[in-house]
Amino acid sequence: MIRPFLMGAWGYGFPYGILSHLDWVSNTGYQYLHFHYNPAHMLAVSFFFTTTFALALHGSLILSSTNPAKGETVKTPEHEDTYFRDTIGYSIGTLGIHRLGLFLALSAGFWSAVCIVISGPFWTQGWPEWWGWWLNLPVWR
Ligand code: UQ1
Repeated sequence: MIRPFLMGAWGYGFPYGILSHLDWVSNTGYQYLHFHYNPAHMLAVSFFFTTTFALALHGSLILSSTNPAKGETVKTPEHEDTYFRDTIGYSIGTLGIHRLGLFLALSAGFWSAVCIVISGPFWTQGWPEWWGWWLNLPVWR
């Protein structure tokens, strides 16, 4: 259980290099019982992707509204709301987008920690085998 927290100090951190760091990611995933089948890993990855997507939406909105065409003024938050209401029919608002970003980023980190901590202490078979849980439901077991 303590091993992941010692890895940096003991030199198991990933190496520089394009292919070598991919090798490290692949090896580490299999070492921890096949990460791509770990449900917590699935959640963590989904939250990481959603975080970058939200930041792309937000960053592009802010950059475009604060860089008006020559002769035009900087746009207000009302313009930002209107942009999203016109394009997708919904705006989460200026405070809401930051609350959403914090939630998504914290969730990504949280599920990453769950992912590594349960690989071994909670589950010792391969993660592909974990997906057989539904076969043990009392209905048809
Ligand atoms: C959004 O609705 C909004 O409010 C105006 C922003 O604020 C500045 C944003 O950056 C983004 C990205 C949105 C759209 C987000 C969702 C979840 C609809």
